[in-house]
Amino acid sequence: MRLRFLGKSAVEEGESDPIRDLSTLSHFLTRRRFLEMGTTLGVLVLPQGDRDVSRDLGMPRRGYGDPSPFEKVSRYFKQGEYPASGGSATPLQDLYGIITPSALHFVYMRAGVPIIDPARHQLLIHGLVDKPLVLTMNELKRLPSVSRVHFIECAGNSGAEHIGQPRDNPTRSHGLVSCTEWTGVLLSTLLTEVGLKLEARWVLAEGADACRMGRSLPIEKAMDDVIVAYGQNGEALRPEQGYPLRLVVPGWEGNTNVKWLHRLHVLDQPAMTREEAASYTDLLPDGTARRFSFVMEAKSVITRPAGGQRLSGSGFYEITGLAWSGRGRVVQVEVSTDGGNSWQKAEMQEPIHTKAFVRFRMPWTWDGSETTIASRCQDETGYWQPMREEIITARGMQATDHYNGIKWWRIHTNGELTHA
Ligand SMILES: Nc1nc2c(c(=O)[nH]1)N[C@H]1C(S)=C(S)[C@@H](COP(=O)(O)O)O[C@H]1N2
Ligand SMILES: [Mo]
Repeated sequence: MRLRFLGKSAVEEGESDPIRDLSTLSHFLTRRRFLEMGTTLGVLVLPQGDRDVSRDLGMPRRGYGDPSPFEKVSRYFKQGEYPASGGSATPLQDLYGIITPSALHFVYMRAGVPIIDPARHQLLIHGLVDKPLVLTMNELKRLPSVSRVHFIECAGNSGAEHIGQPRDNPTRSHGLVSCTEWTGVLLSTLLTEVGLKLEARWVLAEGADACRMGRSLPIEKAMDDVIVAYGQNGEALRPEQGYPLRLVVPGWEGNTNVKWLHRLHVLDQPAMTREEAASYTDLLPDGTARRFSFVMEAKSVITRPAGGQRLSGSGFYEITGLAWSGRGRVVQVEVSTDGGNSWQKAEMQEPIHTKAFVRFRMPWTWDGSETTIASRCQDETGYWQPMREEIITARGMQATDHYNGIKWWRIHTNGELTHA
């Protein structure tokens, strides 16, 4: 028998699926609408493998769990210009819901991952403040905390699309973004504690990695929703994410989310570090550059079915993907399955957090013909994710950061998906 609705591997390999008992079977039988796309049911046989497993005592207990050995999900690594620089992209197409598992969070770094002993780590807050402070990790954890779900996205994410080098799967085209429940102390709590002087306008945040990467944030943002975070999805930050302490700057380009945070310097102007003077500026057609373009604007991408995957024939498929906006909540996602001739509202998973991933889903029946599919989203400011052409008209072709154009996937008649 063959229940093609049951799972990805079954869909891809056309194998039988384990039907463990009749209650599972009747559950699927009540869902006639979907089953109609499958083949008819044959004789019910318990797979050999299942019988073996039920007699086994199972594996030993573990203090800290790993995925099933059958799961081979992994980040995609890209070497940077210098030995310890580079990034790892999140395999968006292999994930469910809105939370990125910590072990699969994308990584970007200039000077490798420092291994820091939290017992010796301190945060210095100084500059235009009434009372400079040095805080240990234990002292930080005594302060009032928050847990909030936010995405972090590298400014360069999907930039290759901008310059006409589209990537063939969601990891490579859009994988420099992840979404996490972060826990920590609001930066406003710390700045209130040290007391800001009247001239305080900017806060330089500096990391303890070898390059001492630093970024300046305007005081308005610093006093708004920025988190000095030590928690990631219910446990301590991963070393790659800045253990033991990082800045989470909701909705703003990834680079401002300074990792391995050890210093906050309150200033009356931006520090003009390398990252804000040379990098992360967008050169415009008229020769001037956009600077301090912090906000990551509304973007979305279909993650299934998407480039690199294969449909096993016409019939029912759920289209699903992710949408996010650095300006606030996503309020609407639309999907086109006919090259943009028509758009339909996708369902959005609740609850919808601000400056966080939204999982969208839409039922769809493929008729087997070649087509292109895409998603587009709107955020609470009314802003719609633009087409690539609109971005090029506005900003030219030189700058590849902050690209948020609509992403198309092409479905070929043999079921294969590529970029469009
Ligand atoms: N100290 C420090 N902070 C840093 C970086 C770095 O190299 N050093 N990389 C930045 C960049 S470019 C990005 S996109 C984000 C990525 O955060 P993640 O690695 O947790 O995904 O961290 C930012 N914070
Ligand atoms: Mo980045």
